[in-house]
Amino acid sequence: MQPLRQYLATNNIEPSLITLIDVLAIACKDIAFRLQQGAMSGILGSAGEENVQGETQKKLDVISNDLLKNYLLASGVVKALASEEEETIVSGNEAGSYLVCFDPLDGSSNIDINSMVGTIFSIFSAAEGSAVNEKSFLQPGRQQLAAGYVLYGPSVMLVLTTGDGVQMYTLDQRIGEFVLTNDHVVIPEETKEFAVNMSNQRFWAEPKQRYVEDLLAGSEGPRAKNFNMRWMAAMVADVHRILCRGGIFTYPWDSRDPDKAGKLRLMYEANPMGFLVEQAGGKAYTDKMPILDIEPEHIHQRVPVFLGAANEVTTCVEYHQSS
Ligand code: AFP
Repeated sequence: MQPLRQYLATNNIEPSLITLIDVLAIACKDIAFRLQQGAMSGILGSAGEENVQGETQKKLDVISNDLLKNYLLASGVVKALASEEEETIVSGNEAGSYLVCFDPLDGSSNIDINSMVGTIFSIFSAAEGSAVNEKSFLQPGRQQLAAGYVLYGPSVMLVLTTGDGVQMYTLDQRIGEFVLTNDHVVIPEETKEFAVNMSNQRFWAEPKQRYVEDLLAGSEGPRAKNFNMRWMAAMVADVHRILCRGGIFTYPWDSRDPDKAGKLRLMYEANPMGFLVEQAGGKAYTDKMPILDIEPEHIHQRVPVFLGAANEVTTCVEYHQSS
């Protein structure tokens, strides 16, 4: 099985982008090691600080963020980075060709229960010559050069797109390399599963309530078939399931905090996952438009997210557009 760098090189990926993706893979192998140490290493639990999102940081949120920052800034190819855990952008090498957005540890609430978590990343081109600032990052998701995630599960998997389909790699612990295990990921068309946090149902807008009610009505309802539900509390795990066996993932706007467009962040959750899903033949929308077409307004912007099998996302969005 082809190691990551070899597969990218044989597919004519720009050498400096291969360097960047390889650095991300190395940082995530380091994160995987810390996670697997778990309770033995005294790094579980809360860091006792709040991040820019107003969320209490876990110790591993901080450790993962620091590891990724250090590896990326040392690579020489990163002009600047933006992280869920950093209030502002962090400048790197002025001559660097890339901007990187990342969620260092997505699904943090799962850390202390030994459940699935992941690292999500999104790579943009850095304009040559010009000074870098937050505005440099505010590019529509359709301009991403590459995006992916590492899922820290029973096996550690890297899922990546560079704009030519989606590939999956599995970490071979014997040789310490991610090796290609699926070179052409396609989301199955038929949806049997939906992913949503049902505890928020009473706070959803009416179209979302109606959409889920119809799913729950099963074969006796307007959808005339039964559905299963999954909710992993980690977007990376839900998206990975959808890439492997289909379905739809939704995190809609809700009235708990009406001024917030949604819980998920555009730059380092919705955009990279939207790029992967579209490249695997699926769709990624807000209640109004393709996520990758959004003109970002700030690096921690939140959006509602409906992504997965193309025909199911179309159906879900039609409930909103017809209301
Ligand atoms: P954390 O990283 O704070 O655990 O949030 C994870 C996440 O951003 C996304 O990965 C999940 O799909 C979603 O939030 C879970 O949200 P709920 O906890 O509201 O179900």
